[in-house]
Amino acid sequence: MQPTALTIAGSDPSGGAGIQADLKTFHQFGVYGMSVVTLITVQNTTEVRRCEALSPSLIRDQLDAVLGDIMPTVIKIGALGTGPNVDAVADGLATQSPPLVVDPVALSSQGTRLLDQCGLTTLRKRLFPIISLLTPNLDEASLLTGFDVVDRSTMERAAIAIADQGPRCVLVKGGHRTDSATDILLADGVIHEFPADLIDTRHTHGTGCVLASASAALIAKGHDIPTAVSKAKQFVTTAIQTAPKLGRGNGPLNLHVPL
Ligand code: PXL
Repeated sequence: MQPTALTIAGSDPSGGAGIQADLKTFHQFGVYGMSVVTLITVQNTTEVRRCEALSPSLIRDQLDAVLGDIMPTVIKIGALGTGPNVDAVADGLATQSPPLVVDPVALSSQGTRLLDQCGLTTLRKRLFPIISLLTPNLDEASLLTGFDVVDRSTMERAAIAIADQGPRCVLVKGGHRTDSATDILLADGVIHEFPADLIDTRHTHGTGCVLASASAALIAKGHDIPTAVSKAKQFVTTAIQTAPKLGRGNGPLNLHVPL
């Protein structure tokens, strides 16, 4: 049966992050991709110039149209913008939902807010209890726990503290560590470590989106969460190493990595 995936996320017109990155990643894994747009950014590889959230009813209507026709094998959620938008997504998923992979995107790499304070509170209240895999980076893990998450031991503590808030599995991403790029996954109470070396490059635009959507695609293809995350991490590492060097700033990854 054809695996399918839905991304509920923001648009990056430069194609490196957001729904564009998610759809390209789904396609590369042989997964049929669908998208519900939540916000529109105006950006390129050098800067985010503007960000406008769509209305909750427009998001809900897109979601109802898709879910009423093709129930995806997995759903990936990225930037949602506002509290009412989180409510609209949670209401739309209310009855039964496929596994949810959520990247709790709060800020773009340049510091533009992609989820406001009310959005974060609503995300915790409405979506955390039904998430299969949550993928915070160090800053998002710090925000969600209230302590500084900087190294292996604090990442492990953060994964446990965040899983206590609802998500079944938590991947704390180490890409912004200063010692290594090792990620820590807590899956059903068991800690897994995915070692990786830091890569000295400016071409990392959309790395978080690609890791979450690759994990979602692999879950749609039937892999368990630790296997999906491990393979997704390998994909992202190669995608950074072989980035096409596009743009004058923080360029996109190579999403044509052979599987
Ligand atoms: O990677 C975070 C992110 C998610 N979604 C959209 C973005 C960004 C970062 O720029 O633009 C739409």
